[in-house]
Amino acid sequence: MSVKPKFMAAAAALLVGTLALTLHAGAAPASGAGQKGAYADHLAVADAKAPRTIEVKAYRYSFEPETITVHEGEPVKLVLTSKDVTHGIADADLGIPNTVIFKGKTSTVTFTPKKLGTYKVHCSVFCGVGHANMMLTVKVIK
Ligand SMILES: [Cu+2]
Repeated sequence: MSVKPKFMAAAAALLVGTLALTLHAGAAPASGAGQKGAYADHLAVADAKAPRTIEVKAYRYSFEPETITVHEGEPVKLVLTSKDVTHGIADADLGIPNTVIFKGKTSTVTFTPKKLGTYKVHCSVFCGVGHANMMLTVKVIK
């Protein structure tokens, strides 16, 4: 008399637990797969649109690297820093707006080259006697 009710209670608890687990397990794959799918799609879109990042250092009277190679139609993000004074870059043909590079700060500019070719991007901020010869060569390839 004392054993049976306890057994029944345990059995009932087990049954409820199993049901809950089954329901949970039944629901999990559907929503899990949906989320995973959406996440994967999101990643794919992000990867397709994420600009390629290139770090460029400016200093009297060069850019480092002196030449960068980018792909036609591929967005590029330039991360620009100056080692000494204020410099800048700008190039209408490449679609680079005038971007000032302050010493001790990081400037970024994103552009998408539209046309193949080799572009000479001059420093856009007067920085001293060698300013006129300070340029970044941008090669746009397929
Ligand atoms: Cu300069």
